[in-house]
Order: sequence, then C-alpha cells, then structure tokens
Amino acid sequence: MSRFTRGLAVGASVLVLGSSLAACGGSSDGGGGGGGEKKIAFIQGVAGDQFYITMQCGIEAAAKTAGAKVEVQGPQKFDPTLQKPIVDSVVASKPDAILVAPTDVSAMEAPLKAAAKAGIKVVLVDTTVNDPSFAVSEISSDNVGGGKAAFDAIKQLNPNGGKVLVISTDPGVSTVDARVKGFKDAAEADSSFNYLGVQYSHNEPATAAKLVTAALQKDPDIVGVFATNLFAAEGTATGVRQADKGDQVKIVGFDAGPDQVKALQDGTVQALVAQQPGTIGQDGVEQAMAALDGKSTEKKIQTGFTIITKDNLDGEGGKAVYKSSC
Ligand code: T6T
Repeated sequence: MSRFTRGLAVGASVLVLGSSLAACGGSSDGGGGGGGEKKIAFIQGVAGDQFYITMQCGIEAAAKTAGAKVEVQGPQKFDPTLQKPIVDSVVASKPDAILVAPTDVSAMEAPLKAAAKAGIKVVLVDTTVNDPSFAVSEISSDNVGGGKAAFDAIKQLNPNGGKVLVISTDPGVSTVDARVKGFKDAAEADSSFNYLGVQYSHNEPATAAKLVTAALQKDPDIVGVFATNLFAAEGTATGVRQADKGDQVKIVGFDAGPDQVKALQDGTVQALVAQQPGTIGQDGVEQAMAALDGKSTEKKIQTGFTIITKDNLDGEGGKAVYKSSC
C-alpha cells in the first residue's frame, strides 16, 4: 500500500490506482511547484457511487495524459464525519493537488482550507462549500437548471398538474440543495402544481422508499416525485412500486447509473437527468495541473446534463449513462 492509504480512518473505503510504491509517495516539496510526476488525490463524496466512479474514470484518463499519478478514496457514507479524517490523512501525505467533492457546505470548509494552506492545490469537483475562495477551481453541473429541467419533465408527463414531492439526501449538500431550489422555484411558479416540499433520505434508498410510501398514504393523489440523486431515485422507485402507484406517479431522477436505466426501461421511472461526471473529473485534473504549472485557472466551470428517456436511450441518452468501473 502506498503512503496515501496508510493510517486511514476506519470506515474509509480505499481504491488505489497505480502500482509503484515509489511513484505513489507524496511529493517532497510539500505540494505544488517542484518537478517530477505530480500526485493527485481524488476524495469522493461516497465510495461505490457510480457518479464518482465515472468521475474517477475521467480523472484517471486526464491524469494519464498529463503524466500525473492519481489515488482515490471515499467514505463509506456521504457524511462529513467520515470524509474529514480522510481529508486530514490525505493532506498529511502531501499530494500536489486534491480533487474533492465536499459532503457538507460548512463542515468540510475548514479541513479543505487547511489543505490549501499547506500548499496543496484544491479543486472542488461536484459539490462545494460556503466559502470556496481557497480553491483553485470549482467544477459542477448546472444543478439549479437540472432541477428546473426535472420539473419540466414532470410537467410534460402531467400536463394537468397536481401534487409533486421532492426526495433529497441531506440539507447542506450544495448540489442537491441547488436541484431542490431549481425544482421548487419552477413548481411554485406554476399554479396548476401543488409543491408538497422536500423530504430527506440521508442518501439511504431504504429511507427514501419509506418516505415515499408514507407520503403516498398522506397524499394518495401525488402525481410526480423528483428524486435529487442516484440513491434518492433508487428508493423513490421502490417506494412507488411498493405503494402500487406506478401508473399514477411519474418519477424523474437525477443521475443515471445502470439501476436507474433499468428502472427507466421497466417503466418505473420516466426520465433521468444525467450529469457529465467524466467531464467534471477531466476538467478537475486540467485545472489542478494548470495551477501546479503556475498558469491561470478558471474559478468556476459549469458542465451540462442530458435528459434520458426510453426514447433516446439507444442514442444520445445511452452515451450519458454512468459507469460501474473504468
Ligand atoms: O448526484 C450525485 C452528485 O452530484 C451529488 O453531489 C451526490 O449524489 C451523487 O453522487 C449521486 O449519488
């Protein structure tokens, strides 16, 4: 195991890319500046999530082109108390750059600021923090736009309007909060829809399923649910199936892992908002390398999304599906 992977907190899941012990060691110049092969650490929001796996593939490919070494780690849950020790451990191993998806807008700010203070170039990929001024770049999807697009898709499926609900993960996660905002603003601006608000599943599909079945008991006439990420969508689909309301409730989910695509093919889910995690990862490496080379960086980069339905799955939509491995 390389220096990056020693002394990790219990609960951290580790994926190591690269094989040579010498090549995987932290840089001796304390990050930045010096010559030789650059070491980039990628810290996921959560391990095993196909969104971050696909991002990892983009990072790996871009790092190969740039001649940099990458190591990848992620907490077992999307939880700042599990992610912080990983960040601290990575900072101690002195990589040249860290690409990180912070799991909370406030809790992860100080540990990442400390990384930047230690001379490590920090690039925020996907999520961000309240004050990201220490980061060389922030790269994410148009999450507000994606939330609005999700509402538009639900409206298209329910032209007469009705009650709509949002299942998200946790408040304080920049991406999903922005998606909720995009959806809520659009739903509240449309008088034919009754926005029932957002419920939080803590990124657990089983909790999302329970929330949805309970919501359908309280409001049996719900016509649409927007699930703000992969795990919320997985649980929402289960909940609607368990309530036997598949014909009535239209589901639009953010993200497009293989399970979500299967739900789309089954007809359980009607549309997916697929992000471009590979591009986010690739851009992240390019920004980190530019910063390390003393070149200017783009402070904010916004990537797009693709709406996948059964109709475009064989073409454009199919190309946007996430990977389970690189
Ligand atoms: O939706 C993505 C990501 O953008 C979000 O920040 C957290 O959840 C995912 O990783 C999907 O599970």
